[in-house]
Amino acid sequence: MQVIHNQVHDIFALSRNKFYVRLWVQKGLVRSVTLIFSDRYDLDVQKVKMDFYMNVGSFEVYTAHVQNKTPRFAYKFLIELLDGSFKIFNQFGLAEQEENLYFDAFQFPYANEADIFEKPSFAEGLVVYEIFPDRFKRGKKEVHSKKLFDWDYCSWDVPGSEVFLGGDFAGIKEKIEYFKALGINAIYLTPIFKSLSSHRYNVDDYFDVDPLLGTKEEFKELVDSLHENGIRIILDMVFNHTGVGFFAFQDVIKNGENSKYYSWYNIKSLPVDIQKGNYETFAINVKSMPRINTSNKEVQDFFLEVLKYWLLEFDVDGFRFDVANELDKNFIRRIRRELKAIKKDILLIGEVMHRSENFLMGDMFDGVMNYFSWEVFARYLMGKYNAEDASRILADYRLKFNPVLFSCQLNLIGSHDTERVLTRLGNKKLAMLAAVYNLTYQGIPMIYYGDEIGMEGGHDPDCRRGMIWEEEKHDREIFNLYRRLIDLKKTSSALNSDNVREFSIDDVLCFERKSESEVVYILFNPRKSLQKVRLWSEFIVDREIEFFSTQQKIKNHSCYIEVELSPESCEIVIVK
Ligand code: ARE
Repeated sequence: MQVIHNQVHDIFALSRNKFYVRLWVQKGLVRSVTLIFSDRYDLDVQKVKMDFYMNVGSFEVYTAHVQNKTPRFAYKFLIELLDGSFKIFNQFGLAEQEENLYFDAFQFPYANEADIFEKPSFAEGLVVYEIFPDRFKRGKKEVHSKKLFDWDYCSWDVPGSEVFLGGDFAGIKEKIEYFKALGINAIYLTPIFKSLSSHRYNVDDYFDVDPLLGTKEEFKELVDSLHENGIRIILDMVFNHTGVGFFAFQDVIKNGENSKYYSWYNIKSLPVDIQKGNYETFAINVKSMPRINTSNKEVQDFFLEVLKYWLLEFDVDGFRFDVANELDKNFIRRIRRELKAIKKDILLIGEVMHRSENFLMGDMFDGVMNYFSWEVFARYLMGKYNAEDASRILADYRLKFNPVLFSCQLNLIGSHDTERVLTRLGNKKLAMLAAVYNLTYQGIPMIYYGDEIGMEGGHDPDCRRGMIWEEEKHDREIFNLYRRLIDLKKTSSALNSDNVREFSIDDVLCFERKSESEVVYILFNPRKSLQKVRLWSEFIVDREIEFFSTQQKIKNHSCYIEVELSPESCEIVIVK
């Protein structure tokens, strides 16, 4: 009999004495699972029945939250099979006989402070709005040092990195009322530092803002005004590479091997030649972005100074790290340690476009830009996965992580690097389902500017058109949906719990979100036919139920409800 999943089980310290344990067993074999545990010296053994949590593919997942007497945790599992027999699952595998816990237990030897992942206090109810500063809003400034293109997309071909529309800090500040009307409570700005391009990912001076955006004083005013209005701000830090105008790279160009910054880069031959690009770069030969070596201690020291500067002088609330998957992992750990020691409540997000197990162990980022879960959901919307496959892949991925940490994933459905959601799905109704996923799945939702009014745009750079400000061109239906979803996300305890359960009923993908006081079900039907589902749940008996689509409230007495989902629609069922 196989009762062991490839990852066997997981354990997380939620506090010094509180542990969260998950066990995967093969479906259909097990009647109950009991966790046997104690302090690993004391051996005053306790037993707790684990809760059946959910099915994932051909496995069942059991969980337990337990309070131990000390931070020293020894544990094993007693598995009762359907035929009434028992197995012990201990550190050696499956056993017939129970031994003294001292000899056979798994161990979490000691829960040190560093083992306990804490999310920033403001993560709950946070809704982030991503802004590409050059394309958001031009402030009232009349004279500009650069030729600006017309704001209106139709008047120029492709909004590439050499096209400047002149969006600036003043423009963002002018739109604070818009942020409030939409309901978001954080903004994430793609890079604002001095750079030659309009995307500003090739940074020439990390201690200065790009003059086209405004001055540092204006940036500080922006941060202060945002804070006064309850809106946080996250900056984008590019530490994988620099611009060619960055002082250290310039010094290497000038002094070659004699430069004290020579070891900061990976130079392939001398003299360094920007036309040839004879140095390691971002991606394939992006000459404007020489890759910098983040394993180098001096490079780390320099970038840490940069981070501390923006944190301490400007009081920003978090950072997003560009190309985070290529940064030295010890550098990332150092960033976390040093920054959280200065300001505990900051959000650290890595840009990782693929599965992120290696970056989400609690000692590096709080979260990543969650492209992965979105990709799974998008494939379901587009019919590449059925609901069963999608729910399995989503759950299988999520259940690799500490549930508290998974609440800090920055959930998105598009960004400045991807096609816009409406263009990708080619269908407004599906884009609205994507918005519902975005605002209801476990994590912190991030909305890419303009998606909330139904903007379109193909791959980079077309997804970076100037924000449309003429209200008559806004799609009000989409905007109202976002507004209502944001409001729900900010007020629902269930949508902010460290918990979700993905499951399917026919080809309807469902999420269950649950807190002490409410349960929210989210049901999706992206298909072209009507689907009727019967949702069985012990939580809905004698409870008040509200349907998000109609805002209708009913008092329910049975243990199931029927929900009719018209083609390409969804329903959010709020149970209180
Ligand atoms: C230009 C082209 C792009 C091209 C890229 C790489 O426009 O079409 O893909 O070069 O050759 C910034 C600018 C981009 C510019 C780039 C280089 O914003 O417009 O793009 O500089 O000049 C990968 C990385 C990921 C990266 C994306 C763009 O994993 O880290 O590519 N994202 C960050 C930022 C970008 C920024 C940079 C990095 C550089 O968010 O805005 O780009 O600082 C597949 C591949 C992935 C690839 C992904 C997306 O999934 O497997 O490796 O991601 O496609 O392209």
